[in-house]
Amino acid sequence: MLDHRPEALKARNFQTIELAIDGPLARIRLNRPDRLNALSPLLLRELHQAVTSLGTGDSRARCLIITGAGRGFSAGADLLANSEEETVSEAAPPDLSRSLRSLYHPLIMALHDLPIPIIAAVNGPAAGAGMSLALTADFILAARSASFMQAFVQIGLAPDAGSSWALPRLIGPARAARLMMLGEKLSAEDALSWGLVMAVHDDEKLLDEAEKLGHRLAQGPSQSYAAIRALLRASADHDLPTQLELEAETQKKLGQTADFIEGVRAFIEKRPARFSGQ
Ligand code: T3D
Repeated sequence: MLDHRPEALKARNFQTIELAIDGPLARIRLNRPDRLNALSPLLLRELHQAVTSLGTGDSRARCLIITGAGRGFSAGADLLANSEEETVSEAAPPDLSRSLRSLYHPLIMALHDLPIPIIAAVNGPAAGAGMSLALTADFILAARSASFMQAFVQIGLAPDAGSSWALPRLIGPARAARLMMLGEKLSAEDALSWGLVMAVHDDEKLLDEAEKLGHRLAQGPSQSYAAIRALLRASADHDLPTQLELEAETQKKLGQTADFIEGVRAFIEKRPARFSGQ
């Protein structure tokens, strides 16, 4: 059986990603820079394994930063891979749903369900499913060199890996349709003005800024963050009474945490709260 403990993964040599855990802050770097970190089957498997390990009870990670090695975040599905799952040929058209179901969906759901905040530090292009990956983050920080591209249409496909779910929710259906149908590159500055990214930084400052935000989140009330992620995701499908009930159940649980007691005590004592994540 595979050992999913973060310490074990830290020691393990992944081939296509790097996982580093520094106290409560976990960092994942996609590491296929010669292919703009295109998502090969191996990379998707390794990423899924790393992300899953962070969601287990014995993980101490309280925030995850995802970035790409080299000059890109990720160019999406590896179009050059000799995938063991599929090869593209007229004689035997591939069934792309197989790799989506077996490789992409488990990864996207693991990120979606992760109980800790995710920061995507997008350096250079985030295209196709590489953009879908960035859209799973709570905070997207962009380098000036970043671009966002729903590249699927360029190769005769439609958005996948969650883009068609996340993008209209984040920027509205009209802008989502424009990106998806025209396959245009959205610059970092335009992504900022559309509200898709939280901030744009000079390339050389991107990781420092991501770390700064990461440390802040890693020292915050972790159970509040997990609850906020769950509330935001549920709100998309709930009517108001259902969401009010979910809020009440959520507060019931949070009201019994050490961080709530500490937060109120710190307020009364007029000092910054020292949250433990418990
Ligand atoms: O099961 C399934 O697979 C279905 C799932 C589909 C999900 C998807 O993501 S579909 C969309 C796939 N992605 C794309 O169509 C994007 C393809 N790439 C590009 O359009 C461009 O590379 C970019 C706009 C992203 C960046 O352009 P640029 O000019 O900055 O870089 P480049 O020169 O095109 O690429 C640099 C290298 O990366 C180059 O290799 P080389 O020539 O230097 O040896 C290029 O071949 C390689 N590369 C870029 N994208 C991919 C890739 N290699 C494999 N797969 C790629 N997607």
